[in-house]
Amino acid sequence: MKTSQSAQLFKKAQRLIPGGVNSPVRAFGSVGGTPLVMKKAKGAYLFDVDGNRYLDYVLSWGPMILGHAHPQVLEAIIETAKNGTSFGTPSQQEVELAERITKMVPSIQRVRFVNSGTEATMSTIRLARAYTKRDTIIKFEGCYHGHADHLLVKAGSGVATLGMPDSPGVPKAFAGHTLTARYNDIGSVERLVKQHGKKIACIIVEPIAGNMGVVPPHPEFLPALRDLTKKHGILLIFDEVMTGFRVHPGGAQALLKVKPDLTCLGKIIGGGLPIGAYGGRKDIMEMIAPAGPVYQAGTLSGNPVAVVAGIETLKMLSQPDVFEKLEKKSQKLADGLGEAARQAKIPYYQTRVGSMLGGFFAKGPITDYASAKKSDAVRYGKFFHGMLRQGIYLAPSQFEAAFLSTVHSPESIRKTITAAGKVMKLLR
Ligand code: KE4
Repeated sequence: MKTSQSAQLFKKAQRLIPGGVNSPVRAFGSVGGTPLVMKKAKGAYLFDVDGNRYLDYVLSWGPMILGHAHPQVLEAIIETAKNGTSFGTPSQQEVELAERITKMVPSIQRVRFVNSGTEATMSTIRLARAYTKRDTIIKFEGCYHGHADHLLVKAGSGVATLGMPDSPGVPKAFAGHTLTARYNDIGSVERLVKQHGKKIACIIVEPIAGNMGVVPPHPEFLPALRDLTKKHGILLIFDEVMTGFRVHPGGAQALLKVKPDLTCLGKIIGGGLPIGAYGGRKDIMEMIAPAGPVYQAGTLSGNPVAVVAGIETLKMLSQPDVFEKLEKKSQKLADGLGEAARQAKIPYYQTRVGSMLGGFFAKGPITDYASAKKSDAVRYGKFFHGMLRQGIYLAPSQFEAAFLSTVHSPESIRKTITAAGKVMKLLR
């Protein structure tokens, strides 16, 4: 596979952009090798500058659930852009997306658009602190909520990928207000609440963890978290930036039947354009300026182009049997990968919720960050490159998720399973 153009371009990028990337996890840090420079994406495929085609299971880290360059989404973007790309005023489109989201996710009675998942989680924490008049927050080891200072504590995703304990530049005082518990371990939360109860403003959680690899919640974990937070006047925040409209038309909260006080969204609601959103109970959200005193703002928040890409995406996700079809082919892929590992006689622990899949080279079970970290990341790196040589693009990190789109064909799933069978045999 010729990749000289990528190598040349990436070399130049490294002289201009830190690490040659605009987001660390793209740099192949934990899998080794040189990142591929892409020039096009269409449907389930990426195309690099050397003309190689890859079946894409990263999907821009989640947003491209309809596949890349979906004609209906493109059409909406182009038509809207012809009438201007940003007004800096209220617009008709943002009202329509707000209506769609509040209808699809009933716990969201009011919603505010921002420009990234990080902005969404950062603003939600500020709001929770203002509403409860408390400063301390609880997050879970291995969960990633974007790169706001107070959330870069034992975070997952790129932070875990680079094996960074936390990030320099975050004052101890900031991190001091952030307590961390163990995912799926309600006892670890109860101990923190017992010790700090009245000081805790909120608990923020990925309802299905997707940034330590994919780690589903134990059935009783989220209900217990809901009860505990209600009992102690602590706000429960679901970070659904990844799971929102990924695992169910109403998000993980609909699938798992647990209602948070506040929800963070991103990725899919922008159809591939920069966006984030946060929302929830009216009595809380009405504290956000200018309705209330909690300040949060953004030049391009709710801009019509990103918003219409989201509207078209949610329209298509609202059609009947979209999620049933995604479920069937995701199950098929997960079963196939598990079987390939069994045939190759290598320890492999497969996780999946809907069309977000995790694969750990470990015996398992994987239930939290500590167990996820025991997975053989070197073997994952070899698997990643082996699959890449077969034209299949997985996440370049053990601590990410693989995603399917509505346009991954049965044939491409079969191809992936066959390739995995070949590659895993070489990992023995
Ligand atoms: P952004 O600021 O990257 O839009 O969203 C941050 C974020 C918040 N919450 C969750 C649950 C997330 O997964 C993310 C971002 N996800 C990572 C990958 N898992 C984005 C990829 C990257 O950082 O380049």
